[in-house]
Amino acid sequence: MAEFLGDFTTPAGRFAIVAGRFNALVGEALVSGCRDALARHGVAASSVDLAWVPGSFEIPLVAQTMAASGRYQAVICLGCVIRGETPHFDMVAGQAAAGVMRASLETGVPVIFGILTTDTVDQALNRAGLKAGNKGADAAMAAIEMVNLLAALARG
Ligand code: INI
Repeated sequence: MAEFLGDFTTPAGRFAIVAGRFNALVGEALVSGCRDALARHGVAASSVDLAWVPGSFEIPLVAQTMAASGRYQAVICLGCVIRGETPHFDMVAGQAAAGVMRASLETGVPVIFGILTTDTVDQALNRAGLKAGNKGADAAMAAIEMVNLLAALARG
């Protein structure tokens, strides 16, 4: 019986981050946490590219474009959709999630969902480094784990 597990050793290659500028304070904190986690796991800053998009709704197109380019081991999507601020929360959050999943399945590249969906700004800030971890850092870890898992699966 084979058992496959992605570890957290430093993977070779480049990473992409796609981040939403909507709720910029939260977005910047997520990007910072993500970059910090990648760096502390040995990924050089020069190996990480960052694309800013207007909001979470635009993340999937850019994520899929970057994933399909063949230049990246993984694409990390970061954003924040706050229910209190929009009557179309469900549409923006739902389409962002569905698009991120589709980008991953259509390209075969790990496209990581680091988009916060919260009821309030406070909840978002807390999950972007204030007092409940940093979802950007979590997304970086998921990216590294998935890259290493796919490599392990390819080795057989
Ligand atoms: N985009 C977000 O990333 N978060 C939000 O909370 C949000 N709200 O509140 O509406 C939001 N809207 C913008 C959306 O993502 C698109 O950029 C916009 O609709 C243009 O397509």
